[in-house]
This record gives sequence, C-alpha cells and structure tokens, in this order.
Amino acid sequence: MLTALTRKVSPNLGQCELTHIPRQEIDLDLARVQHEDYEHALTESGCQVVRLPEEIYMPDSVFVEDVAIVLDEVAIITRPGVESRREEVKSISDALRKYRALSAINPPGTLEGGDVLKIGMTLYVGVTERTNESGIRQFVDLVKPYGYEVEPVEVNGCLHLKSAVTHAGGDTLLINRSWVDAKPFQGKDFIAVHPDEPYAANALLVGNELIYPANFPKTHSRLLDHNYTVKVVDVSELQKAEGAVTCCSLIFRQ
Ligand code: CIR
Repeated sequence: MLTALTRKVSPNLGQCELTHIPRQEIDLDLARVQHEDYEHALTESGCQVVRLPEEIYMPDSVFVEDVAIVLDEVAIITRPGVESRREEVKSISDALRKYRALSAINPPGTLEGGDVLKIGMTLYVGVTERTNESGIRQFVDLVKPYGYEVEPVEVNGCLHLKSAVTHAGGDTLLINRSWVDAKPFQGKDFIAVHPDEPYAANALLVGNELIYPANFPKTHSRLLDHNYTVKVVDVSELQKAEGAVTCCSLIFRQ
C-alpha cells in the first residue's frame, strides 16, 4: 500500500518563494481545486492520501516534497535552503513519526527533497542554491548504512534537480539537458523534453503511471510515443509558485 502525504494549499501561496520565474497573480480558489484534483489522481493511482491541515503562515507549505526524503528504512527531515521554509519541517516530522524513524539535516547543511531523485538504491542529489555540500555530506552519512549510493549532480538554470530530470519508469529518465547533464545518469535511457517546454521534465511516477501537467502537450506526446500511461492534471496555479507535480506529495510504502 502506498501512502501519499499532502498538505492543503496555504491562503498565502501568493507570497511564495520564487527563484527562476516572475511573480504572477495566483488564483487561490483555482489552486485549491487543482490541488484536490491532484490528490484525486494520486488516489486513482493507488495511493492512500493523508492530507495535513493548511499552514496559514507558510506560503510554500503545500510543496511537502522538499522537507523530507522518505525511504523504506528511514525518513530524513531536510533543512530547506530558504529561511521562510524552515518551519515547515515541524508538522511534517510529527506526521512522519507514525511511519518511520526520523533523521535530520542540521546546520550549516541545507537540502531539499526536490533535489533528491531516487532510482533503485541510487540517490541522485542536485547541487543547487537550495542544497549545499554540507547537506549532501550529512545525507550520505545518514543513508549509507542502508546501502544507498549518493551521486551529486550539477544543476544549472532551474530550482531543483527534479525540475530538470525525473524517473519515467524502468530505466528511462525524462530530461531537460539544458539544465542538467545526462552524464551522471550513465546506463539510463532518456526522453528529452520538447524544446518549447523547458519545464516539462517533472513527471510523478506512481506505480506504472505518470501523473503529468496538462500544459506540456508536446512532451506529453513524446511520452505516449514511448507507451507510457499518462494521467494529466492541470496545475497551472501551483506552477506559478514554481511548483510542479512531484513536489506536492511525499509517497512511500506503509
Ligand atoms: C520554493 O521556491 O521553494 C517554492 N516556491 C517551490 C518549491 C517547489 N518544489 C519542488 O519542485 N520540489
């Protein structure tokens, strides 16, 4: 059984952090509807959705992926790279304590879950503005005892590693090579995003299905050409907060 931990959209989503995109007005009601549709897609894909209450004063708290990495053996509570997101870890720790033993990244380390791409026993970790060397070093020490390999990966031009590359299933990655080099992912197959859709590399693999944003039709059709089952969700308002589909849930085995 898969659990998907989510959190209700904050009424202050409009005050979110933005790094690579300009601020646009967010339709909060629509953001909430889109988030519910996303949760519905998770349920349809076989997850039991556990939704945490909103955190009114934490604008980015809907993006739960960034504050923890949940492995079968342990959950690592992260230390976000921006001050405004550091309080988010409290309620996530309380929620995850029911399911896993907890470990944490401590100062001066920073690490965000959007920078961690797990493929089998390899954890690729983006080196970004949000994830620093100390964070990666601590992460290695925490996961090595369970047999995981950690591969640091340079990322340029986007927020997180998973803005640039995600797992489409099997040995295949969906990638935007202008933000991340394919070399660290030796032995993998690649589907490139369509050049008109730079943000299209973020897909959420649940079982054998991909939950995927509605506004990347050209890359979507590349996924269909490779016989993927794609479930489309409209997340336009969450994208205005520099969010994507992986970042709105923490998915783990119970
Ligand atoms: C932030 O800048 O932290 C949020 N506005 C967006 C976080 C998106 N997280 C993700 O893609 N993993």
